[in-house]
Amino acid sequence: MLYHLLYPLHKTISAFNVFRYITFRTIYASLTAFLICFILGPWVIKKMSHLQIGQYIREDGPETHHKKAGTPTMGGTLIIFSVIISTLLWTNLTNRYVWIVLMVTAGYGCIGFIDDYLMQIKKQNKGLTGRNKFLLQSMIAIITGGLVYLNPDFSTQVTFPFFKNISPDLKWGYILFAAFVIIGTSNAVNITDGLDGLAIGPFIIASSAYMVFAYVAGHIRIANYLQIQYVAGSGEIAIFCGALAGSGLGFLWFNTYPAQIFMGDVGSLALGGAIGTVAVITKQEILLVLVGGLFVIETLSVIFQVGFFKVTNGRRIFKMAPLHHHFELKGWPEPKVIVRFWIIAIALALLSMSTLKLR
Ligand code: 57M
Repeated sequence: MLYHLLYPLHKTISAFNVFRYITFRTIYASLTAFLICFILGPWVIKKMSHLQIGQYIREDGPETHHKKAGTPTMGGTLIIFSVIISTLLWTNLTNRYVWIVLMVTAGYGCIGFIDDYLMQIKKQNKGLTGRNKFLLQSMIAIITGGLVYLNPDFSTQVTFPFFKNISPDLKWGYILFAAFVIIGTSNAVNITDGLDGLAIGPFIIASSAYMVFAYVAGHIRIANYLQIQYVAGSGEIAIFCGALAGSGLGFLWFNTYPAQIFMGDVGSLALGGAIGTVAVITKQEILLVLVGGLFVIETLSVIFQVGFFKVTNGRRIFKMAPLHHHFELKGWPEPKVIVRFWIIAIALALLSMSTLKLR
């Protein structure tokens, strides 16, 4: 909005010329989202406590989690609010990709809100059934895949990191591929969000990496130089990624160990859906395996655990899945698990950045 209000005035007030620059608006979108979370955080924590929206802890979890019972949750409402406000303030609102990512963020946030509401407020232990959750996620993801597919400028080719000349064109099949990326990422972040700051830390790292990818993909000269796909208009998504990272930092202030609030499914599903959609729009879908490598590792640990459990009639690979619980049960203190997982996330994100040159 500020872009539309202030940039046109740059002829009279030359300082307003700065609003044309995506870098400037990305920085301030990040700071705006951070400040909204930082300032409203205490009020949200108090509100959730007052409404008795406290975390229900399953019996079969690690012993160390039982002291967490009653921790305010659904802090994802604050994350989503700060991301949407900051994005509306700082982006070019005529950009269709901005509205697509906002639609997914809000839509997946609603799915998570319903799940949290049923679980935490209605005390229905399971929340939304896995099937209903998947159906709602699929609806939004397929609509999103369709919207990018119908954009004439959007390529349905899939690019592979390190292998420049492998880029199969999926044509209409891209809609299902995009949906798979969005749904998969949303559920991966959801599974990872099981320790204080464990999901939001790597999420900040991933959204910072995609801030760079969105900027270079939207800059025709840089995209050509780096030999990555040029996506006209994706530069504005860098501003959205800035808001994601800033909001994540603001939430981490309260979610760091010992957490004063959890994000809830309203946060984890929304954030995962948002970053998955950004990966689709910036044409860095496969790279998400690296950028969001920690989310992939956590999800694979569950897939292998459940698969092995079924095949061997009850034997386990890990002490407990997802992987963070395995290290907890090995005796690692929670902060040690969290920071070491962050270190792995940073290393994977740096490796993903190197693919911009290594092709
Ligand atoms: C999302 N939710 C946390 C919090 C957060 C198939 C299986 C892997 C599914 C998985 C599952 O239930 N995943 C759901 C993970 C939960 O966090 C809430 O959920 C929101 C995110 N969706 O915002 O509101 C618990 O995580 C802890 N937590 C923190 N700090 C945070 O900042 O300490 C969360 C955020 C919270 C709190 O204790 O209650 C979760 O873990 O449920 N299931 C599991 O992960 C379970 N693993 C399991 O069943 N393993 C089996 C299977 C794979 C065969 C096995 O290994 O044998 C574990 N989770 C729980 N109890 N709660 C273990 C059992």
